[in-house]
Amino acid sequence: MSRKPLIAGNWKMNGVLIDACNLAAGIAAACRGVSDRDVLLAPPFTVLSEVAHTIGDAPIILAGQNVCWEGKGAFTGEISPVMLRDAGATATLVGHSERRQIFGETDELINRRLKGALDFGLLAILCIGETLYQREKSQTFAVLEEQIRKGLADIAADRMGRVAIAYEPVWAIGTGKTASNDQAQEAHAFIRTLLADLFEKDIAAQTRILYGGSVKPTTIDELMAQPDIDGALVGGAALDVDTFGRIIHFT
Ligand code: G2H
Repeated sequence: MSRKPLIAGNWKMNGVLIDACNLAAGIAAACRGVSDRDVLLAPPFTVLSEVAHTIGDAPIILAGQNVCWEGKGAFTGEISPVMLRDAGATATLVGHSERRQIFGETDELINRRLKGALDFGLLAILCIGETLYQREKSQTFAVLEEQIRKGLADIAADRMGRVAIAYEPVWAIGTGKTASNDQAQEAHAFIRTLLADLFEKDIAAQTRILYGGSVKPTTIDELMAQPDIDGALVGGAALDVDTFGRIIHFT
């Protein structure tokens, strides 16, 4: 089954309004006429509406970087799926390693966020990945399995069409170290096999699995040539129009 590639830019906590609009305008221009791949941007919440306005009808999916499971209520500091939609987003990240490592988000909490995103009609990108310590202790597959099983707990198979997975080894995030093509492919193939066990073969075959962690113009082409790599979740290299434009136009 062919999967449409997805190139996602995660701006993290970068960009005040003027920077965000300039970047969004440049990326919108770089996406003109692009239809054989999806492009997604996850700007900070504060600039989502203006970014939505800036990109207009460019073929770009807008996403939140995180989401609460409730539509509204007493959840200080959170953003609801309804608010994301209201601001122009149709997707969200959940479980990014910075949420796990810095803010202590657990698989159970991430699962609630994922369910909330799906309940309110968003596309969700579930981020998973092992630390350097876990890799060196040969725990990579056990960690990925636990994150997938718990993160996707109680998600019905018919909702998996709106779920993508991002494999981001923590040791490769923002460090300049990219997993080798073989390391990345091995992890992606493992994740796909696990999805086939948890759901069914067709669902595993249709689910997009993105690679993230210091993706650059010099690494994207070979990563995308791997059979189980369906896209990239890009951080630092998504903050420059030319650099991200080159990644979008991988060959
Ligand atoms: C991983 C990635 C984007 P970077 O966090 O999510 O960031 O490309 O800077 O490693």
